[in-house]
Amino acid sequence: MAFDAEIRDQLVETVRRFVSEKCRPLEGQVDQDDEIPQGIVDEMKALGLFGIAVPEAYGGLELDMETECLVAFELGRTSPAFRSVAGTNIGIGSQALVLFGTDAQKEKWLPGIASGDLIASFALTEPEAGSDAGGLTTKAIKDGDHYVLNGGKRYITNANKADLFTVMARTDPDTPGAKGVSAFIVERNTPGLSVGPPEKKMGQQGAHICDVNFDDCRVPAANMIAGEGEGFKVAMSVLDKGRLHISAVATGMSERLISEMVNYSLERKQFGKPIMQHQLIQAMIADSQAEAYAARCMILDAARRRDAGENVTMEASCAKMFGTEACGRIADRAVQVFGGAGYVTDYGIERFFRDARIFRLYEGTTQIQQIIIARELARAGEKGLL
Ligand code: COS
Repeated sequence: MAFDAEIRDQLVETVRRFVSEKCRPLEGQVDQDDEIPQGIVDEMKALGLFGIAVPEAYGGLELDMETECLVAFELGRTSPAFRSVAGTNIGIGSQALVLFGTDAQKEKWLPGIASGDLIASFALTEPEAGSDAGGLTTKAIKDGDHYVLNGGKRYITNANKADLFTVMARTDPDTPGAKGVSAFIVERNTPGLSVGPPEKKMGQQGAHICDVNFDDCRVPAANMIAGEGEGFKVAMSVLDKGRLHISAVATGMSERLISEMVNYSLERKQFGKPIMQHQLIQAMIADSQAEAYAARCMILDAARRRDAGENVTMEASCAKMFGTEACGRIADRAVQVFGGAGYVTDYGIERFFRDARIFRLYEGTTQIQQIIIARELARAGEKGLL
């Protein structure tokens, strides 16, 4: 069902105002303090941002994917750490429950996720299983009406604040690869679960990633999502959606950087005129605009197809690859257009340059997106569909 256009426009406008009036003035402070002020978190809760992808029946806004992407473009127009506060609740932390949870599981956790009172994280990556997600080794061995988890997860976003985790673990240690994996909701206070200290990172200060360890951690069998052996597919379905969302956030950053480049170029003079009048500067800005526009169109097309019920695995990977790679190029050009000022902290451009780098890595590297795109094309070709 398409989201009401008037409500959608109002929501997008509200988020745009929130970002420009409340978040942008705090970007430098957040980078220094490595913390999002509680007042901002509270406002994000009040705006309903934690629950944009949760069904109305559980207290969320139940946005369709197109509207979610429009909101994500706006959230991308500031330091991505602001979005990250609610990012896992909107995306990878909640969507296993939304897409595959039982009514009882949804009733138990989704209202808290939607309000932001519960923070949800997604625990797939391990030290030896990143791109090769099907190679994960965390075990979940059945013991009566519980599963006992042992193993470790790495670089888990919002783990230090999380109240619950969607954990992918191997329930069948004799079956290697994707088939032996199951998904569980594991609550933070479960004995045997521990969270490491936040990692020091290149960028996105204010957003945190930590190790999560399981040491004989007993999880009720009722917390399993979908069936035994279904965990890899759960994770991949969650990522299909997450990748569209991330590409929209990256494209929001691209658009912000283009506005920064244009405004600076209109003011900054060299060779007796604003640098906007120099054609080599124009070329960098024009290339950036064409790429950001292409990314926006691609993302919205994929989102609309998903809303129409199409499988968008390939389109989501195209959007993730193109949108995040374009953002990397645009952040690099922004430093170039700003010149020395682009390298100096006060102007904020170097911060975006650092923040942008992770977009090409998390929720599947560019190389993984290439593999998925090629795999989907090969499958379609084999079926005679091309
Ligand atoms: N939706 C639903 N099911 C999917 C799926 C999707 N998008 N992608 C794959 N599957 C299913 C397949 O259909 C297959 O099921 P069957 O055996 O019943 O046919 C199963 O999952 C295994 O698929 P496949 O053989 O393609 O898995 P691979 O081990 O070859 O892995 C890649 C595929 C590399 C694409 C996958 O491991 C991946 O996406 N890796 C990156 C993970 C990632 O993004 N990590 C970032 C950290 S998470 S923030």
